[in-house]
Amino acid sequence: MASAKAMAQDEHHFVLKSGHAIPAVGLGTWRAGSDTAHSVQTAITEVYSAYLPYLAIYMRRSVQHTNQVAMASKPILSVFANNLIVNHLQAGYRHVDTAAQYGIEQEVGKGLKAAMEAGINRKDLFVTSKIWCTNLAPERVRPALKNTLKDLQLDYIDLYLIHWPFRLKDGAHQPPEAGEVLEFDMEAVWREMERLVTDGLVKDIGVCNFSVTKLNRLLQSANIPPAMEMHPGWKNNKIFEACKKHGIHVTAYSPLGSSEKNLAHDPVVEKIANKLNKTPGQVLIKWALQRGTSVIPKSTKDERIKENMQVFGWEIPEEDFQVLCGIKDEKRVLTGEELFVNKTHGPYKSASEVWDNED
Ligand code: NDP
Ligand code: 1BO
Ligand code: 1BO
Repeated sequence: MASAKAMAQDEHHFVLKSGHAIPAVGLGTWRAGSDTAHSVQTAITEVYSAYLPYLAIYMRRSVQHTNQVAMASKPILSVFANNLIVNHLQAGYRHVDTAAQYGIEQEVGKGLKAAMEAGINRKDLFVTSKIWCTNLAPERVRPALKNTLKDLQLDYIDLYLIHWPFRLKDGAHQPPEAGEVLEFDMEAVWREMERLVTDGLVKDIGVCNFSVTKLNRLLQSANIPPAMEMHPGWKNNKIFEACKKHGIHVTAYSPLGSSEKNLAHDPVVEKIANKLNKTPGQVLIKWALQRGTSVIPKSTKDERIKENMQVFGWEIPEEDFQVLCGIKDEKRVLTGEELFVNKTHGPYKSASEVWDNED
């Protein structure tokens, strides 16, 4: 917990090694569907505007207070309004996580554009995308990013990640056929990614789904903010500890356990949520934040998009935090098996091999 606090700029942000701030909660967009533009725009603009009526009450009360009017009712309303201001006024999402492979970058781009037309500044947004496995060759890195920028209608993104540390042949099957998982020149690809930073097309670069073995190999190279699957049902402690040791910020993806292992109905999570008068989703998101990771829950439902952002101004007490840490039966949701394992021909013959036998 100490290191988590050290890496947090304030409750709403963490700081990357580059010095850039990453908003603590972002919107996930994997399998967000054809209405993604709406979800993105809602997350950025409407979560904010949902609280404007309370802001109006607060301002009216403040004026009345200044005029020494209605003093009797002021304290209660003001505390109420103040909490709303502190907890929620900045509640609009400013961080969106997407990827070329999700097939929805054009939709995300439309949502971002609509948000900017509604008055949000580009510099206040944090947009993450990822290079897909078919493009993990040095000469393909820049064209892949350019394509992402075009679809997102942006001239730079804040974070560009290697989506998975394996190269796939164009049109690779799931599971891959013989020869469809190719060698991946990690260092050469990374150098190209660094050039994107130098050229101002990307603010930060990083990795996803790395084992400790692969992280150590890449660590010679630079500042790496990785994104990894993390929730109480897969704490992913080995890579988390390795990153902490090197001062590398981690974003927890699938923080709710994704749709396959959704932990919102886990009895332990439900019990703590009831006790704290929060929803299970909020408890899971807060657990990730208190652990020191930023977090990118996905939802396409307006109410949940709002709910998932109401995670500031309160804490999970230490004893409950530890109970969540103690949830048993840990298992990855995303094993990479469908994408990279060919049981007969390899080069990866099992999910364990995908993760360098570290699980
Ligand atoms: P999440 O853990 O965010 O869970 C999403 C699921 O939970 C959906 O079924 C959603 O349904 C549901 N949900 C959302 N909010 C709540 C809530 N408050 N209570 C109960 N259920 C809820 O899973 P993801 O796998 O989508 O991970 C989040 C994001 O992380 C992805 O969308 C993607 O952007 C990123 N990611 C990155 C990866 C990488 O390799 N770098 C890999 C995997 C994910 P509904 O939409 O109906 O609300
Ligand atoms: C295939 C992509 C997994 C989610 O990022
Ligand atoms: C759908 C791709 C997830 C890898 O296991």
